[in-house]
Amino acid sequence: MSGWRDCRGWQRALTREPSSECKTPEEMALFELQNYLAASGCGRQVGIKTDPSMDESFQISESDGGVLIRGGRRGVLYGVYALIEALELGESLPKGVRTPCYPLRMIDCWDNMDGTIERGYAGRSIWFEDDAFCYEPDRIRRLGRMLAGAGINVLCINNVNVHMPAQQLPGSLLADTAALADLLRPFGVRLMISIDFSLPLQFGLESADPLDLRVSDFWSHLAQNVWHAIPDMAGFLVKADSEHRPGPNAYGRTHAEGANMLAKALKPFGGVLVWRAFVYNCMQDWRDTDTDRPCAAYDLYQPLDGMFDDNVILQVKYGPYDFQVREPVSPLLVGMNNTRMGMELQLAQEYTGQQIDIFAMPPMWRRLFDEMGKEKVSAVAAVSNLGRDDNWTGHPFAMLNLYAYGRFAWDPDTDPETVIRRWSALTYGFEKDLTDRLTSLLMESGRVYELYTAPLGLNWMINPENHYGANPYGYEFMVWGTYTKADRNGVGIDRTAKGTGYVSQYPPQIRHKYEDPQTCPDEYLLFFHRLNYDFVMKDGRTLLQRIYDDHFTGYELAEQMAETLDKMPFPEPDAGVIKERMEKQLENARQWRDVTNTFFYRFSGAADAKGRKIYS
Ligand code: GCV
Repeated sequence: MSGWRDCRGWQRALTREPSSECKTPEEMALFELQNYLAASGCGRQVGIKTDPSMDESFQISESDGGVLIRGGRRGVLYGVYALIEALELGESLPKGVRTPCYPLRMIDCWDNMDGTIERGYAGRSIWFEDDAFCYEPDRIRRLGRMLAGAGINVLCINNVNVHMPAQQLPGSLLADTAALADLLRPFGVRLMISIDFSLPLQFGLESADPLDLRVSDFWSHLAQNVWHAIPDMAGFLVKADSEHRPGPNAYGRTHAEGANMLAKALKPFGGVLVWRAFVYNCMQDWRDTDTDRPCAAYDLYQPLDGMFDDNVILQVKYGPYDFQVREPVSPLLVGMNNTRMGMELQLAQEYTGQQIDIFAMPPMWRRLFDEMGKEKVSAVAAVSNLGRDDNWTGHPFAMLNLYAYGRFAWDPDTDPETVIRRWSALTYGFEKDLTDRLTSLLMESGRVYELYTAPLGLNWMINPENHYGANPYGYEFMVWGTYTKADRNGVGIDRTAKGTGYVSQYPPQIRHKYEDPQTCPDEYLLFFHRLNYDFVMKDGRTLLQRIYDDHFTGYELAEQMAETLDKMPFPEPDAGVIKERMEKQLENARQWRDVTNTFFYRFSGAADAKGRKIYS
């Protein structure tokens, strides 16, 4: 166990490793319960009763001092973890039948078979190395415990940018994937794999055209092999016609035709085909002002609404760009009424601090679910923030995001503050006032990061190569469609009907809020509007002054965070990691503040109204 700590408090209460003897979630539920009762000495009589019709649901009831957990085959395991969590927090036991809102609660890992992780910030892959599977089974079982404890039930194990020795897929690769699936099955976690749309070409076919019968036969045959080896495989995940990945467009076919062909191959086995909607022109000429990247996905997919098979899930990133600090919810997520939709979140802090800067995501997710409406999607996915680092997530606080994601996936009405408080209390077990302080620091952390990096919807002012660090013009003349168009008069893109028209992709009640700078929330102002620096904001400040103020405030708040954390008695090794990363965060925040303020000062020539130092 040494060097591989579990980060969730109640999991520390499980002193025994998850047993290799348990083959089903029911067996694991019993094991975990006995494990907890023995270690905690809580002395309660707890029974488990399986009712297969309840599937993932559970109900905990108390009578005469005894507790009964009734649930489906997977439900009883969730019930045991819920019981342990409540007891560890000293809370009353959950009431009523608990059922997850979304049947598919996925983690998408961007792990490559060479052991690297695309946009990974917590070390190397937990299961790949040297182009092969390579892991300690115990570690995988601990992962299973952690995922099940958070309520997550699908793990996609490889990068959507597929780098797999395809030839081995029906052979050794499949056997190894099956072995991994065996280890995670007792935790109710099923596997998914990302597949390459052009795979048939790698097996000697001349085409990957989805309407070619030889191609659909190829996929049906492959699906048969896969489900023969792993009967409970969840499905396939596909990134097609996106950032140079192959797809149906090469054959003049639509994305519905491409997705449905694959979905039909999976259908006999109950598999789902998750088709990502991250499609845009990634070779844009910055001189082309007619193309506005955020419009791309809606323009492509909305006309296809109703044309996807019922085992296709169209998986859409939460915003129309790409996991930026502040984006409005994607219009595709609100505008597809006849398609099974999934929302893709990102735990990996690609644009949100790279697990150096603290960024607790629950407030952001609250906003996204509120903007979208939880019933608009039937699945959720999140890009993983896990890696082989001893604490799984690099920064210990990044574990909060994984835990909270699972809670939102069960219940999208989750209150951000409550989930943060619970995680803080479970993980560190501080006295109430310290837990309160940590909770409010985490609640504010995303906003602080936003203030010193990208306030007012000013996205993409970062280094293009690693997506980190201040670089206001970093993306300005690139091919990615990511422009802020700052000049001496103003900044931002006009996305109203007079501009690119993006705002028209929203239904009227949302559109009306955003299309007028007077009603548009400040946080989205420069996402939707191009404004002059002397534009007067709702609070009476000019836009330029607000840009300066936000950057100054962001840095000051980061300093206060550092002071607060310094006084908290975190145990080692967390204490050391938190301190070292906070120092880096402060250094970075200072750089972001000064580079961005200087950038706008040089363009505008206007000094800070409060006389603070802006470098010339
Ligand atoms: C997996 C962005 C990231 C890529 C990622 C891509 C995607 O472009 O920078 O690393 O590729 O999104 O989500 O497909």
